[in-house]
Amino acid sequence: MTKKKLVFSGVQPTGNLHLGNYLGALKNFVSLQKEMNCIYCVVDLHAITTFQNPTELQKNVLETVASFIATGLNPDKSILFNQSSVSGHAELAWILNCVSRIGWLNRMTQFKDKAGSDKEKASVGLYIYPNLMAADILLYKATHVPVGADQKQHLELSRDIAQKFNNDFNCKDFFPLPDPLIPKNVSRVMSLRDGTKKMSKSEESDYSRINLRDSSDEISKKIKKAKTNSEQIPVSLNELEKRPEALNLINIYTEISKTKIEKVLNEMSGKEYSFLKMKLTELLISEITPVGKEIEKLLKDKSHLEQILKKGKEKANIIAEENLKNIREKVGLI
Ligand code: AQP
Repeated sequence: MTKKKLVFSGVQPTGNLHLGNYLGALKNFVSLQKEMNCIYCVVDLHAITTFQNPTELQKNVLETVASFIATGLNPDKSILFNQSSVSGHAELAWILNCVSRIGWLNRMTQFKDKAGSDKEKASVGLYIYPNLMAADILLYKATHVPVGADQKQHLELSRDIAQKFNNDFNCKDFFPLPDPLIPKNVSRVMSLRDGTKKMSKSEESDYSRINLRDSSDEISKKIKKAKTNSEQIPVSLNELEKRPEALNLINIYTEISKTKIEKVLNEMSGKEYSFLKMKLTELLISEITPVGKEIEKLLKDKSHLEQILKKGKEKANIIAEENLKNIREKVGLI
């Protein structure tokens, strides 16, 4: 029997979404809604694993929904909702906390990165974040999860948790083992200031990222200041791979222009970086500024966005409650 395919993914409302979120996740979300049923979630419960100003958090939830829609998500086709409005996420997360193993969580590299040097001071929520992510996916019995490469390890943990639940409660195939859908070319967009770090909302310098709401001027300034080396653009892929900042800019250019990297290198190699930067700026302005303008427009009508979340919550809750009923039964909860 072939399983019905269902897509689930989430984005944290932790501020301005950036080019990494756009190329690593949102664009993929949009193309998937053409071929599968999709559920997309603003994961506010994940966001509060590090302190969020409550007023800012509410604002960021609406901005994230606006970004989803501005990128092309259709709320009549896909389910769009806010995680905390469906209480099943928190309930299943608790059940899965009891299935997941401490040894598994100890291996999660994102916790190590985000907790920093003083792990004792990190919230317990940050530590068990991957269990909540497993609950998000398994609550809907999702089969496919579009994410950037940084989330691959968490996805593997979700599969381990699903497998252990199916074994522990003797219910083979109850939870499908979700497959990650990671973009092939730019699975990890890197910081414009340091090609070895991923582009991130929480990076202090705004010059490290292109935000979806950046103006043409801001995009132009950020690309002009993006780190490169003083030499010319390398001729071979091998050489390029030794220069992470240059590789990052070429990868972004390749992805947005939908060209093969070999062709881009043919056009660029031997030229000064200013040539690549000029071409990339033009491309980014034409790709990103219309999205930013649409976000601004959508944010002018907050009640419309709230209405979308409300409808999404109702639809998501029906699926979640139906699945939770069976999950409680399997576990022996009355
Ligand atoms: N740099 C990136 N390249 C490719 N994909 C990325 N994603 C995030 N950064 C990149 C993907 O975007 C989706 C939503 O991510 P998120 O905002 O929920 O959390 P995150 O991965 O923790 O993103 P940030 O920007 O680094 O946020 P902060 O700084 O708040 O922690 C995910 O699919 C992610 O893979």
